[in-house]
Amino acid sequence: MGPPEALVRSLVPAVLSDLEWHDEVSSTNALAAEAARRGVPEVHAVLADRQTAGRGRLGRSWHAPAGTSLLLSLVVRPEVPVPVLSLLPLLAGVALAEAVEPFCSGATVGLKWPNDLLVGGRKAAGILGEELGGAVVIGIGCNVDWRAVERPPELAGATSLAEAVGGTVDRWRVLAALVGVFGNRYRAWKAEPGAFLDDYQARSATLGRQVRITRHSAPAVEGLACAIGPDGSLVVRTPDGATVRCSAGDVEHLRPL
Ligand code: BT5
Repeated sequence: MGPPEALVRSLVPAVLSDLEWHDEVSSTNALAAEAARRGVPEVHAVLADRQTAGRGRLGRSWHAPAGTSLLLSLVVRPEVPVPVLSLLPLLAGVALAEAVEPFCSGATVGLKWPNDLLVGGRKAAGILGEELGGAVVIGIGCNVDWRAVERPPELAGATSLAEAVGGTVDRWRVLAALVGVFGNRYRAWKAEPGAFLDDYQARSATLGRQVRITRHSAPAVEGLACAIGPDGSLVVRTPDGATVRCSAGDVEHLRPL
């Protein structure tokens, strides 16, 4: 069942230009990309209960049993210089962290670079940003209630909001919070794209840690995660004192401080 009518009416057209609900899709990002090609105005939302081909970054898959998750893609058309577009997934990460925090009963809500949402140190959501000409699709998959989900071994480290709070969490309330916070953050970002990076850094579960970054077009880097660059890259200080800027890759947190 889709979001309640009253919720949709409170979001469209005040915050969203439209909200499409589907019981099943291949991937909400794929449908959002089609919508972007049709020229839909921002902020257009595509929401589904389940995906037959949910995508992570770099062709990986996203797992989300029916009824357990928030699967949402937002189409935006930011008229900002191209270099700052890469900040949008990080901005969405900050919005997601702020939106879910009130549901998390004091569990730590942080962001593993670039934008995995960690609740109590475990992954509860991921974000996939894709650029298409003038539009950007921001796909958000958030595990809302996985208490009854038997998960495959590779997802043993994943959690959900309901597990973090030890009780029920209403995914439509999470949706309302997320869309509201994202709308405000996005408006502020268009006026001043770099201003939110302080808030991103304050949320970071990666800064200050020893990390290993596996990159796809360059050798792996190991060192201290010491800063976030103005383009959202992760700056790592290696043991020989060099600093390396990583603009993409997978981070492994090696050990606590
Ligand atoms: C991400 O990729 O974390 C981005 C995921 C974005 C998913 C949303 S759902 C709505 C929209 N439509 C789509 O088709 N996609 C977006 P990445 O950092 O590559 O992480 C993927 C890895 O996380 C997988 O290889 C698994 O190991 C793990 N994983 C898969 N499903 C998970 C889940 N539900 N919770 C936690 N980890 C998961």
